[in-house]
Amino acid sequence: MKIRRLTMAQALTSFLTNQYVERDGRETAFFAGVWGIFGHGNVAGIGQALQQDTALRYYLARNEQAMVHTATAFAKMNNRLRAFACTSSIGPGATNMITGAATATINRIPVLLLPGDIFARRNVAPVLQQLESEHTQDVSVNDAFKPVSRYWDRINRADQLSFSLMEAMRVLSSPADTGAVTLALPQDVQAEAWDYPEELFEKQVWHIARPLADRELLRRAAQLIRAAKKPLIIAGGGVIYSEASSALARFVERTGIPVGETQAGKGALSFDHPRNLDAIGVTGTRGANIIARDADLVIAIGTRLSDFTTASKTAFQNPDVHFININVASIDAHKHAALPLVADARSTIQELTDQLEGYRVSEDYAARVSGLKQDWETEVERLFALRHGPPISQSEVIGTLNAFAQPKDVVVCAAGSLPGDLHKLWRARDSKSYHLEYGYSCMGYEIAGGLGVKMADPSREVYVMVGDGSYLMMSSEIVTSIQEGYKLNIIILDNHGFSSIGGLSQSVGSGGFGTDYRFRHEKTGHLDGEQVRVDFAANAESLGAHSIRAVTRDDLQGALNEARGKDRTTVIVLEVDKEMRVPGYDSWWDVPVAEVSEVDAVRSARGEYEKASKKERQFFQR
Ligand SMILES: Cc1ncc(C[n+]2csc(CCOP(=O)(O)OP(=O)(O)O)c2C)c(N)n1
Ligand SMILES: [Mg+2]
Repeated sequence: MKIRRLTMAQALTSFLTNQYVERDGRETAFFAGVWGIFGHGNVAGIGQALQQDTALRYYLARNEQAMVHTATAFAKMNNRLRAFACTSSIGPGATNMITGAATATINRIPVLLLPGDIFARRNVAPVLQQLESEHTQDVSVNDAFKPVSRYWDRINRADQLSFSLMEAMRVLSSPADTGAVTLALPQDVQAEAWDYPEELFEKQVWHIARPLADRELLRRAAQLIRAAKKPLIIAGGGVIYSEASSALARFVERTGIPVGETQAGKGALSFDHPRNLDAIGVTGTRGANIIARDADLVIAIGTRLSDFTTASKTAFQNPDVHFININVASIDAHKHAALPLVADARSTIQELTDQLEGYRVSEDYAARVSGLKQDWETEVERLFALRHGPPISQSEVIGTLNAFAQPKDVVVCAAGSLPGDLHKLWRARDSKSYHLEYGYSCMGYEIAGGLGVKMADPSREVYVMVGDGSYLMMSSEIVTSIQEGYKLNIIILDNHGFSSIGGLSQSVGSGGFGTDYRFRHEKTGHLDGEQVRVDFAANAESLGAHSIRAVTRDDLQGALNEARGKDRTTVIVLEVDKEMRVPGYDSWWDVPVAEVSEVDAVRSARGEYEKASKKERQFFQR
């Protein structure tokens, strides 16, 4: 056997360079590079290897959480066919990645995390930043990655590496199992040499399969659809990752079945497709939610059926409703006691199209869907044309940007009141033009994620929409975007606090307590003094971005034009009216209200809560 003597870290980087994935005959190198921040836990190991092995490009980020978000957004934009690795030092550098790991895993997006770890040989413990335990030496802060990783391992001996790498690639390249993979790398072992088999460094191609559904279940699914009078499709992120948009369009054109889209699935069909009722669930359109309420059959494709999609299990009120779930992941395929088609979305949609030859929903039902769709377009127009303020309304900002952006441009967002408003109002015209991280809804994802989107497809303009709260949590990657020459357009919607949680607080009877950015009041002792104002334009400018302040809608229009002419990251700062919210449409979200309280508003909110939560359903196999 031919061998190559390398350090564990050198072997790791050489391996990553040679991993490829292939789907439908198209082959791509899986790793686009390695993000990192060095400390004593990785500088002499992985750091040395990356310096020596120039085939794998090293990217220096500003914050470890942010770099995992960038990696996640990049992989999501690439429909999970490309990814990054992320290296950190031990201790705080490592634990900073945990939030990123959770974000990736919950969204089912591949990212390889390589946190440095404490010495395997123990003799100099405790090393700087080591967590000590009285009952074991076999624990470090990296154990905290376990619940947020789809695969976790610690490489305590250099010769373990090749076995763990094969497991890592199995998980990362599996549409059903993918998420964060963590290989914790003890600092001493990274620098140790071993005689690795030469074959470990040869090109390996991981086939990404399109598994077919069980034949009998597929036949039963077709039967159920044929019998349905009021069927509805829920399109989730899996439709997009499986590149099933065209297949879905063909399926709904043949059958007339309407579609509601989740946050991850938005854009699966163009907003103006006649069967597309657009957003569904808590942040859904009236049309999608009314059709869901009465549906006798729900075909859920590539969705996790989270509470935002199911309106906390209240969305489906037809007593006879059945579910057919098409999903590569068994856990999702079985939700709501569905008929589980554990299979690839595109293949299964195509097979169902063939099996349903001749089936079509009734004229009445089709007409009802068209009517609801038309009503919704009118509502969107109204919200785009409010002419409120200044400060102007968030819906007008969305409308102005949506009209300005090209169909292939990408809007990126994650947390606050924007995701709900964008889900309802954004008119997506391309399956990769709407990039919402709403599995974890992680404040701080926006700018870091925008960078990953831009790296995945530099030909598109990227519009990051970010609230003042999220911006304050993590804007550091503006510097990285400038360092790497990836231009972002960032629109900061400043409402001096949390419109989202402020509104939620009002709805549970707590009047927005603790959700405004205000000084502590000398008299009341509460945070209800003067507004805390932040000069976001100056802040972004100081990080190297071009900044523009806008007040009116016309200003915004002008700023967008100006931004388009720039080749470096441009930040537009705009004040929006925190209280001018886009309402909800025939949906509900379970946020438990205090059962006992001295406050009238809370008691009354509790009463409504108890009434509404009675609609929550549980489904069983029939
Ligand atoms: C990391 C993180 N912390 C806390 C939350 C809970 N949270 C959701 S939205 C929100 C406020 C967001 O404020 P901002 O970005 O200004 O958006 P706005 O609500 O004003 O639109 C908070 C604190 C979260 N989603 N993520
Ligand atoms: Mg805000």
